[in-house]
Amino acid sequence: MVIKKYIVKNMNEALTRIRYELGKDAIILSQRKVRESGVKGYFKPKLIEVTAALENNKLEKKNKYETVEKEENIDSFKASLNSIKNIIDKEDKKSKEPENNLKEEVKEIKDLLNKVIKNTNKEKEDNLVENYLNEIDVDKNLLEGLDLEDYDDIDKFKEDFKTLLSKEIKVSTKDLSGKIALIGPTGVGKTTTIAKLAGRLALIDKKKVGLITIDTYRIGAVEQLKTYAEIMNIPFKVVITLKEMEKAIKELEDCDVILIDTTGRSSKNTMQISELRAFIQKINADNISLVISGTTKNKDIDTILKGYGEINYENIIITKLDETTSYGCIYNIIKKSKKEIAYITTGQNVPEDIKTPSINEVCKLVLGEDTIC
Ligand SMILES: Nc1nc2c(ncn2[C@@H]2O[C@H](COP(=O)(O)OP(=O)(O)OP(=O)(O)O)[C@@H](O)[C@H]2O)c(=O)[nH]1
Ligand SMILES: [Mg+2]
Repeated sequence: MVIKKYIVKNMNEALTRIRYELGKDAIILSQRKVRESGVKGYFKPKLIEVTAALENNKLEKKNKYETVEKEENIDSFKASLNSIKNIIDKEDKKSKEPENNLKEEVKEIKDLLNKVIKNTNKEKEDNLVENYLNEIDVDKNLLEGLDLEDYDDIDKFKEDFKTLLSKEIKVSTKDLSGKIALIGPTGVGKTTTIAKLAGRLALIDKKKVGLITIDTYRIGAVEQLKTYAEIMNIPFKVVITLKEMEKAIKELEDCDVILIDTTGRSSKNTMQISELRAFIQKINADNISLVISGTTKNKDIDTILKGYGEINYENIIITKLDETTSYGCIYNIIKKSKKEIAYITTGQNVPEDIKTPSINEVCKLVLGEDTIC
């Protein structure tokens, strides 16, 4: 038997302590009012002395119960811990959700940024392509089948443009024979080109060449070609009327080639163009070449081609390429006119500065890979 005494303020306190220490099987043996020891005890309220007892076997049982209780407590504590853990996990998950959302948002922003960067690069490359085309003077609107937007690599564009050029540039391989007329705007080099051709045909190809000019409009124009004719010792006729044209051609019948120079006309002057057309029809030419300067502005090419479109010319002579550093106009002229190149001229020297270029030479010039010094 275990006997224990408790000094307490009231019975409630006694019962709580007894139950806690001895368990619910403890019995109260006695209770009495006592004073706290010492002088001070007389001035304080009385306390209760409670004596409680518990049998030994009950004590074992109590301990056993306590162990069971403890185990139960541990289990329930564990259960509580688990449920707390679950709650924490849930909360953690919940708290991670915004984190996930944030991650997704960050990824979206990254993707967007990448797109923007890519587009900026592409824009940069688009600009590179456009700058390049501007630099070489090629009209980007004429590029059939090449979408500038597709290119984010300038080298790839150059490669594809080269392929396109080699397909689109056409060079005339036609031999010069019969009646050849040159038409074109003022001052582009028609007369000089006629002199160059006459020189080559007569001096190099040893052909019988005759010259006719219907250039009566500009003072000194007749003299210019007459001088060349005298130097090269070839017949030269000046024609003013349609009737004279007929006569002149007849007189030069035995020539292998008759080169006919015309008055430079503004392509905007339809009256002059119509007059010229009448002469050309009378000639019944074997070949009519439109002469355009390589220094012509892109916009003016349209006006010239439109103006001279009335006359059925066969091919193009591009002059003064020595006076420019970019050769895109060759492409623009060929694309817009849909005609072949007969010659290019590259200086004032008669008869040297003229040639029929190869397609490859033209491509290189247009692409800016070659220059005319
Ligand atoms: N740099 C350079 N000058 C050229 C070339 N061809 C002609 N010229 C010059 O251009 C100027 C005009 O040449 P012309 O042959 O008189 O031109 P045109 O077309 O007959 O002129 P119009 O008869 O007035 O219509 C002259 O000073 C020529 O020497 C060329 O290929 N290069
Ligand atoms: Mg002339």
